[in-house]
Amino acid sequence: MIPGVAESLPAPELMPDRVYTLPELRYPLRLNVGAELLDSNAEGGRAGRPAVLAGPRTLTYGELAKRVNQLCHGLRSMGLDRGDRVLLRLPNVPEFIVAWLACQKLGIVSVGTMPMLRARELAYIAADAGTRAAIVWGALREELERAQAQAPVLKRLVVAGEARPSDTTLAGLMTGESERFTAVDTERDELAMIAYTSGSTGVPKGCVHVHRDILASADSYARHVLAPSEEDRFGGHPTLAFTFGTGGLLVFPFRFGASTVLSGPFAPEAMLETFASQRVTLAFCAPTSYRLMLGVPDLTRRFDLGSLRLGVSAAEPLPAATWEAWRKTTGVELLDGIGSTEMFHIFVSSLPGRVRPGATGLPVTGYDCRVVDEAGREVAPGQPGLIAIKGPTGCKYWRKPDRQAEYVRFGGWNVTGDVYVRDADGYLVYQCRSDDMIVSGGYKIPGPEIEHVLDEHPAVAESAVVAAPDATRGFIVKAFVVLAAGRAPSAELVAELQEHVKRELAPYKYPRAVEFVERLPRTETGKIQRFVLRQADVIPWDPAKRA
Ligand code: 3UK
Repeated sequence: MIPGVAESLPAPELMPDRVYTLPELRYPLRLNVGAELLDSNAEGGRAGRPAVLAGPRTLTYGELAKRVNQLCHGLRSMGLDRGDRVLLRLPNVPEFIVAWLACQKLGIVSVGTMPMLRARELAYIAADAGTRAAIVWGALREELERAQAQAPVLKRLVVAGEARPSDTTLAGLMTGESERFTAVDTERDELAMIAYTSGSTGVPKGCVHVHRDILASADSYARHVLAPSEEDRFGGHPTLAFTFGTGGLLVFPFRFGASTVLSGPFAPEAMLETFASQRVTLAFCAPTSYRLMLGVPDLTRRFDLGSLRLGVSAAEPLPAATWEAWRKTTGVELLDGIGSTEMFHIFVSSLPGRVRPGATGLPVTGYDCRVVDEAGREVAPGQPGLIAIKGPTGCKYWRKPDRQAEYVRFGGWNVTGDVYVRDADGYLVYQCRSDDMIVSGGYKIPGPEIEHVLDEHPAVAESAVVAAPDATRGFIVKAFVVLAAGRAPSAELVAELQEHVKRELAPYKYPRAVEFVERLPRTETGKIQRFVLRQADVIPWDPAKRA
C-alpha cells in the first residue's frame, strides 16, 4: 500500500520492470467498476467527502451514489439493461458522471462521444456500436436527432439539462423511491465501455474496455506515477468522453477517494481561474493548452496556482521549451505521458523529479515497451522505430476482426503508429506519426477523412490533406485542393470549403490552411505522395494551363 492511499479493493502490488497481463493482476473475476469507484467510497466512510465539484455545485460521494442508484432503477424501467449499449453525448457536467456510473452498475456498455461530433460521425458510432438509446445534453441534441435519421437503431433519447415537455428526461428517471441499487457482478470479459478512436484511414474504430482493465490503468499509471490521495483534486479540460478525460477526471480520482473538478469548454483564463478557485492539485491538459495558458498576461500574479502539485500533459508531444516555460513561470513540473484510446490511458510517462524535458519518459510500471521495425524486430538504441507496448490494458476492438488479428500477429504487442527513439538510458523520445493521422492541439484528425469530405464539394476535383507545422498547435490541417473545371481560387472559396468541413465533421477537423494546386504529386502507381506535399514542393495553380 502507498501510505495515505485508501483502497477498498486493494491495488495489486506491481514489481518494477516487469510486464503484467490483465489476469496476472488477479482482480476478482466478478467485479463491477461502478461499484469499485462509487459504492466503495459512499459505503466505505466517504459518504460526506466531495466527489464532484462543478462551479458552485458540489456532490458528495453519498449524494452521487443516491443519484446513480435512482438512475439505475430509471434506466431499467425503460427496458435498458445489462449488455445494452447506450450512447452518451454530454459535456463535462456532473450528469455525465452520474450516467456513466449508472451504466457501469447496470452492466450497460457506455459509448461516450465527443460533444463536437457532427451527425454523420454520431450516426456511424450509433450504428456500429448498436446503441439503442442515448443520454444527451439538451443543448447538444440537434446533431444527435439528425444522426437518428441515419442510424435507425438509436430509438430512445433521454435528455439531461434543458428539455422539452414531451422528452424522457434524466431528472424524470431519477425520481424513484429507492436510493439503493446493487451493482451487477460482471463476467470475466464483460464490456464496460466502447471508446471510438479516429482511425488513421478515416474509419473510426471502437476500442473495448472491460471492467477490470479500467481499474488496471488506475492501479498502474495513476497509482505509480501520480500517487494520489483522497486530498487530491483532479482537474483539466479533456472531455469525459475521451479516455484521457474518463481516466483523469473520473476513474482516477474515484479510485483514490479524491475529488474531480469539472469545468466548461477550455479557455486559457477560465482554466487558470478554475485551478486557482477550486484548489486543483493534479491538472490534465494537452500541451497546446499549457502553451495557451502561458500566453495569459500576468498569469501567476492573477491566479494562485499554489495548490497545483503536478500537471499531466498528453494527447500530443510536449516540447522541452513548453516544459521549461511552464516550470519557470509556475514552478510546477509537467509530466508528459503518451496514452491512447486502445490502451485506455498513459503507458509511457515522465516521473516526478526525474523528467527529461523533450522525452516522453519511461514505460509505466506494469507495461513493457519496445521500439521495433516493420517486421516487429527490436531496433538498436538511438534508431527510430515503431513503439510497441504490452501490459494489462490494450487492443481489444469492437467487431474489427482484422485489427484484432493484427494485434495477435504482433504477439500481443500494441503498435500505435508512433515513431520513437529510445536513448541510451532507456528514455523514449517521440519523433512523428508513421501514418496519415494529423495531431493538432491534441486532436486526432485522419487526413483521408477530411479529403473524403472535401471531395464531396462541387468545386473540388480532388484533394490531399497533410499536417503542416504550427507554433501553437504543433501541427495544423493543411489541404491541397485541385479545383473542378471552371472554378477559380478565391478567399471566399477557401472560407466556403472550411465551412463545408465544419458542417459535416467535428469543427476542430477543418483545414486551417488551404492551398490550390494544379495537380497532386503521385507515384507511378498513382498513389498521392503526401511526403512531397509535407515539404510543400508542389505544383501551384496556374490559370494559364486551365483555359
Ligand atoms: C498521440 C502522443 C506524443 C500518439 C490519449 C492520454 O491521445 C490519446 O488517445 P488517442 O487515441 O490518440 C493516441 C495518439 O495520440 N499522443 C498521445 N499522447 C502523446 N504523442 N506524445 C504524447 N505524450 O500519436 C498516440 O498514438 O486520441 C492520451 C490518455 C488517454 C488517451 N486516449
